[in-house]
Parts: sequence; structure tokens; C-alpha cells
Amino acid sequence: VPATGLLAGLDLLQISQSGPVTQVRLNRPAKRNAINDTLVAQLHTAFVNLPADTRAVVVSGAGDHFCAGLDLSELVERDIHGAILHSRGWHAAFDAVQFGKVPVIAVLHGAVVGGGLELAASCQIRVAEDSAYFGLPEGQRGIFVGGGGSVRIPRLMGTARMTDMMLTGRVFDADQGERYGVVNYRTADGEGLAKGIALARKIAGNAPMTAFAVMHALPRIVEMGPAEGLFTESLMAAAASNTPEAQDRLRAFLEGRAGKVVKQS
Ligand code: 1HE
Repeated sequence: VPATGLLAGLDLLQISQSGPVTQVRLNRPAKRNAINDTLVAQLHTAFVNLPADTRAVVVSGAGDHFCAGLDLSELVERDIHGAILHSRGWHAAFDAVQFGKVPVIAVLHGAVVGGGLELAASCQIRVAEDSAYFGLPEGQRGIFVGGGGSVRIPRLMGTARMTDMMLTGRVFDADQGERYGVVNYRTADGEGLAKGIALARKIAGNAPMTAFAVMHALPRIVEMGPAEGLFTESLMAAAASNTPEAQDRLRAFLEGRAGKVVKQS
């Protein structure tokens, strides 16, 4: 069903809900979903105002490309202070994606470049169709990443690969994206959304507290020293296992009512 209220008023996004899964589609295909000030603000608004019963989000792009990155027509005429504030606005929006209420799956096709790759890197899981390709044309445009790319992208593909992309304009295809840690799942063209929704439904079937811990505790723990990380892990584990849902799930397994772990092809 289409979104209502505040979310329905976001004209550069197409937001719809199917049970626990909310879909957020960048909807500016004539400009290849380039992210202008309005779109970044609408992404921020959408992610802090997700419907209360949403348990997972799927982000995708309308048209032939996921996202062409920053809207270059808006880059002109910003002084240094304005440029810092602009970048900080992207940080706030993409933080709302990464550290919001529920996990986010990006479904990628066509160009996933510049700020589009920064948005994809803010999501917890990335699905790429055959057509997807990854670039950081900031180098060619005479600018630098400003949407969190220097923090998030090296954590996926490594600093050396990102440096190469930015210095030489190297573009990676979907297979390289998978090999280099950017892409979790690969599909044929036209099948990414179904895969993303299936994954979102799996996530929605798990305990929300576990999903929250994975989203919020894990990326922070990996940045900590080992002693702080282990201590934080213990606190998070204690909180997660003391929820009624965890107790129910543990009992269900012990009574033979829950699925076993099975090998997947
Ligand atoms: C745009 C943008 C854009 C398309 N800003 N208008 N990003 C880039 O450097 C990527 C620039 N875009 C491209 O390389 C290509 O457009 C694509 C490979 C993404 C798609 O190619 P194609 O042939 O399908 O489309 P097109 O004909 O190039 O573009 C269609 C229209 O979208 C055209 O406008 P029109 O009015 O002439 O129809 C393009 O001008 C427009 N368009 N991309 C503005 N990016 C927080 S810092 C982040 C820094 C960055 O992201 S830098 C990377 C910017």
C-alpha cells in the first residue's frame, strides 16, 4: 500500500508498505536519481519517520540506474561554510539510514556512483543486479566524497581499492563488487527487488532486538579496542537475551518447535 501522511508528501521518493517491509524508491529517473538538496532532506525525513510496524526497508532506484550521486547542477556557488553544512546534511541523512530503527537493504542496478555508492554503503545489505556498476567520479569532477564515503566505503572494499577508484576513475562491475565486499547478493536484471524483499521478510521474521543489536552494536564494536568491544558485546548480549521474545524463541527450539540450521545451496 502507498505511504500516507508525512511520507506521502515526499515527492522525490516513492514509498510503499507491504506488511513489515517498507520500500523506499528514489524517484527522479529523468535525472538518474541524482541527489539534490530536496532528495537528501526527503531521505532523512523518510528514515526518521518510518511506519511504526516496519521491520525492514528496501531501497531502490526508479529507471535504468540506482543513483547518479550528487546533483552536480546544485554544486555551484556554495562557500566553504555552506559546503560543510551541505556535507553534514548528507551525513545526517545517511546516518538515519544506517543507524535508524530497522535494517535497510539496497537493491542496485545500473549506475551506483558517487553519492549513490555512499547511500548504498549506508545500508546493511546490498543486492546487485547484473547491470550494476560502481564508480567514484568525484576525482574527475574535482571534488571529494562528502556523503560518508570515506568512512563507509573503505570498510567494505578496503582503502586501496577506493583510492584507486578515486584517483584513476576505475569502475567496478557487479562481479567485482561482490568479490570486493560491496555486494552481498547477485541477481539477474529485473530480479533484484524480489530478492531484496525476500531478504527483508527474513529479517522481519527475526527478533527486532537482535536486528537492532546487529545494526547498532556491531559497527561500533568493530571500531573499539578489543577490551571495550568484548565488554560492550556482553552488555548487548545480556540485553538481547533478556527480552521475552528471546526467551520464547529459545524455549521453542528446546521443545523442537523451531527450525534447525540447515545448509543452503
Ligand atoms: C545529472 C546527474 C548528476 C545525470 N547531477 N544531473 N555524479 C557523477 O559524476 C555521475 C554523472 N552522471 C553520469 O555519469 C551519467 O548521467 C550516468 C552514467 C549516471 C547515466 O548515464 P545516462 O546516459 O543514462 O544519462 P544522461 O544522459 O547522462 O543523464 C540524463 C539526465 O540526467 C541529464 O539531464 P538532461 O536534463 O540533459 O536530460 C543529466 O545531466 C542528468 N544527470 N547525472 C545532475 N549527477 C555528497 S558528495 C557526493 C559527490 C558525488 O556524488 S560526485 C558524483 C556525481
